[in-house]
Amino acid sequence: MINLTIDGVKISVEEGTTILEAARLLGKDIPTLCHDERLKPHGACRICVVEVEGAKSLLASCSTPVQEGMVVHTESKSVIEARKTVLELLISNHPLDCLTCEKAGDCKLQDYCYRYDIKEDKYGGEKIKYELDDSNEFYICDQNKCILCGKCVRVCNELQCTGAIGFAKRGFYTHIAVPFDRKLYESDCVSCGNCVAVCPVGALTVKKRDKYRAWEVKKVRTTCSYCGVGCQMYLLVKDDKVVGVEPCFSEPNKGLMCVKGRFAYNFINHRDRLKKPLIKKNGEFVEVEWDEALDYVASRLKKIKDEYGSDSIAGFASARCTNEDNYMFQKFMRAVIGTNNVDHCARLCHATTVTGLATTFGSGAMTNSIGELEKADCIFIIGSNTTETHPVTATYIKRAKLNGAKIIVADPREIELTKGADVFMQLKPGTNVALLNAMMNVIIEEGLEDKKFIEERCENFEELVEIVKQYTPEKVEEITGVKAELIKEAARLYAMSEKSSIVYSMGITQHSSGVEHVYSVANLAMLCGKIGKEGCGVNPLRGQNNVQGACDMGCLPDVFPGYQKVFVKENLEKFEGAWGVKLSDKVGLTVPEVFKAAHDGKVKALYIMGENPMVSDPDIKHVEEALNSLEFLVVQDIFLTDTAKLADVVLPAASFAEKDGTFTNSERRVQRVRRAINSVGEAREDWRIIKELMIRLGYECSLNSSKDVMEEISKLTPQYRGIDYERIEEKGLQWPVLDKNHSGTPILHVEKFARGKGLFKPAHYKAAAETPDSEYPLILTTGRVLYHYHTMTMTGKNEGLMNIVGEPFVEINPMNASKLGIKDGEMVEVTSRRGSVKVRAKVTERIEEDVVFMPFHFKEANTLTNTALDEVTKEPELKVCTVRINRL
Ligand SMILES: Nc1nc2c(c(=O)[nH]1)N[C@H]1C(S)=C(S)[C@@H](COP(=O)(O)OP(=O)(O)OC[C@H]3O[C@@H](n4cnc5c(=O)[nH]c(N)nc54)[C@H](O)[C@@H]3O)O[C@H]1N2
Ligand SMILES: Nc1nc2c(c(=O)[nH]1)N[C@H]1C(S)=C(S)[C@@H](COP(=O)(O)OP(=O)(O)OC[C@H]3O[C@@H](n4cnc5c(=O)[nH]c(N)nc54)[C@H](O)[C@@H]3O)O[C@H]1N2
Ligand code: SF4
Ligand code: SF4
Ligand code: SF4
Ligand SMILES: [Mo]
Repeated sequence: MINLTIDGVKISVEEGTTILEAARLLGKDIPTLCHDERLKPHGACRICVVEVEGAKSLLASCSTPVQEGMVVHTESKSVIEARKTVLELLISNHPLDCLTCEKAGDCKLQDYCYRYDIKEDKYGGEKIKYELDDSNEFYICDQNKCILCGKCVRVCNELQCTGAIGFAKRGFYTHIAVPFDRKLYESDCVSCGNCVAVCPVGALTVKKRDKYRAWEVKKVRTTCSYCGVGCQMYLLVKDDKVVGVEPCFSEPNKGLMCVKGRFAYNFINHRDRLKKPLIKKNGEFVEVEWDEALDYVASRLKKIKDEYGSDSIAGFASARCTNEDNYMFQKFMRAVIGTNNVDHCARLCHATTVTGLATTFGSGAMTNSIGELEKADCIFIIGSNTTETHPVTATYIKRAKLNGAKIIVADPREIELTKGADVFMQLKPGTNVALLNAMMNVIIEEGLEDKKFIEERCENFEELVEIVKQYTPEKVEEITGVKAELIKEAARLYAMSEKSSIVYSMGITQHSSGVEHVYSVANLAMLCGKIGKEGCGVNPLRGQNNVQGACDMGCLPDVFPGYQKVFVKENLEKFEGAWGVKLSDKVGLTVPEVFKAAHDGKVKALYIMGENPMVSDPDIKHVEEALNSLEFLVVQDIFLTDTAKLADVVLPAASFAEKDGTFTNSERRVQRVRRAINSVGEAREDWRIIKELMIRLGYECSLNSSKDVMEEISKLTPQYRGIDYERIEEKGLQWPVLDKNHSGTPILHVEKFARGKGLFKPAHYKAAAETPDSEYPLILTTGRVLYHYHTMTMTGKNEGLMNIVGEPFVEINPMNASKLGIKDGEMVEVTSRRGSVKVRAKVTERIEEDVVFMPFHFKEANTLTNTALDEVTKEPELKVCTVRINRL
């Protein structure tokens, strides 16, 4: 510890602390402009200078470490003089437009000029007039107000790692620019807004949809409702309307966000929000009062239950909704309806992970934390387009790369992370098992496996050896199209790096043998002992904001909350005791099975809370037929979706901005969601709607707040035992949280695996359900783009995003395009065994030959996809089907 005195007050701080940090600990507000605690000190703006007794000159407090016995003055006369000079120089080249400047009231330059009494431009020097760049959809760059603190450039290069902007020219003419002084929209900028968030002045400001001044808005801390990263943010509220979003500087995002969370909030107060319950009468929706709608739903469900039995009813929960909503939903299905027919989109997503990792490790969740990726020495990204789908997680990977980590990518498409990757394996869709087996073959062949780890912590190694022996890199080159040399190189890098982490997502899970793809990932990690250690692990990036939570809450047909199997007697008794009813021990139906059963007339009623299968499920025609076969369909959503249009009753739900609760992010972190505005129209919180139905169906419910619901959750869910709202007020906790004093679990399987020993589950490569033939010669793989979220009920309402990606397209390799005579930008017809659609061709080198890609945000993709399922988990093969393409 170092002892020093600041403005007459003694303090001791750790060695290496800067004077600025020490002063802040004492509550001293030393002004800063270029400082950002996430970046290395820059010392450029000099406004943070302080006087240190005995020093020859004033010192920049942000970059000067404390020394024993130092005596510091933060506001001495000479300090104030120096700061005044800095400010005078800054404003000598500044427009002083505070009257109309968007930043007024929240501007450091304005604040400091006020604080130090700087009123006018003393120098009256030459001012350069820069043209405004408003070409970005979401923010404006006004160089005239730039003070060259450089924070935007450093954030974009060192934190966001996009490198879209830099300094141009020198001396007086220095300014921030995209390469060649082009406009922002022509640059690599991904509109994350992370530069805007740190600009201390009005040089970078958001394009506001509603006018507001900083002091007029209420800031409500909450969790982003798009992807599973779970970024912490503030909703800015004016007049009971969400008018903006700002990032929050805590875990997991530490002040970073992506374009969707940051700028696509206008769905919340959008005019199309459902505002009243709707009942379809004579084929037309009619607005009704809540009582009528709820009475009607309850009576129809009761009638169907009485007539056909509990298992004729099914429910889809929602990974978009809170834990509290989902807990209540499955409780409703199980305790009130009496069936385990409850499932949700995890089936289309990480069902193979939940089962695959539970089988091999004993727990089907991300083993390590997002932040640890930055500390890894080697990151193997397989089937995850991380920069587009988990953009903030990707920044940790890119920073690891800046720190020297090795990057391996396996994907049929070039993704952003393949740029500068050490090894890029462009494999054929569906061939992961072969590829991973070949990597293990090399590792064992070269003796690179972690023998001690295998010996002490794993079982069934012999079978693995036996099977992977058959997958030589040369043989696998033929299956995957990846050069044997690359496979060897990847294997060595992964096995020989100290901290190797695997990141995977839908490229692994969405296959008809998906669970085996997951086993193979787990096998590789165990083989090299890269589990239970910091910077290592098997990291399935969970997709939806609360898909981890919806699974944890038991919105799966075989488990109660906390993955407690419904057919195990003790579990059944536990929940029967807690809920006071008899429960079914029969495993319920999965999403695809529900559609089939509806088709076959076995499921008569379906309750969908926050899912849109008419766009998101494979073979939409089949989905539509199934939904039309139902006697009764209820959809509870925030918009009248394609699915809701088919419903008998539509119930308007409150959005995340209108409710209290929790989401559990991809790294198992349970975080708060807070009500920022009153419900739009007459929308109600999802769990309250469910509660009303429980009561109408004769089940007592005394839970009166989301907090009450969490209390019940924590009593019944071992992983959540130590969680309550007070504890996660500032910072979420990562489950398992064993009791009220336990601080959560950033890394799983540290001493031993959740199942005891890690189980090797070797698998043979199996071809996808459809393989190319002369009629359908191309493989179609589907996925996402940065700028849209799933079925676009939310992002589709954002003009900026629609201006960037406004229509469906198909990516096709130039070789295939020229064979078919297709030019970039032309409309083409894509046909599979299920249907045919017309979309625009995007001719691009990024995709390999004989493979085409379509985003599934638009309905076209799932008109084509195949309903083939992974046998074990019933996850559909959304990543491979075959198609042909014709010119129009
Ligand atoms: N912008 C945006 N972000 C999202 C979402 C969104 O809709 N939009 N959705 C969220 C959800 S729920 C999820 S599940 C995640 C999904 O996140 P990701 O899985 O990253 O997204 P995808 O685009 O489905 O597919 C990822 C990659 O898999 C590759 N791939 C296809 N087939 C194969 C294969 O056989 N092997 C390998 N190795 N790779 C293959 C594709 O080329 C693609 O680059 O994203 C989440 N984040
Ligand atoms: N071809 C193809 N298809 C795919 C995939 C793929 O890669 N390729 N990926 C699959 C994957 S991984 C996933 S996760 C699924 C996603 O599929 P879905 O879950 O069906 O997609 P979303 O658009 O997220 O649907 C969520 C719905 O919830 C509503 N909603 C939002 N907030 C709330 C709320 O607070 N309350 C209520 N009640 N409703 C709310 C939204 O308006 C929306 O209608 O798609 C799958 N489909
Ligand atoms: S950037 Fe700050 S000082 Fe400059 S005009 Fe805007 S509010 Fe005023
Ligand atoms: S918005 Fe993001 S990508 Fe674009 S310049 Fe700013 S930090 Fe860089
Ligand atoms: S990375 Fe995910 S959680 Fe973060 S802002 Fe973007 S969509 Fe939201
Ligand atoms: Mo997903």
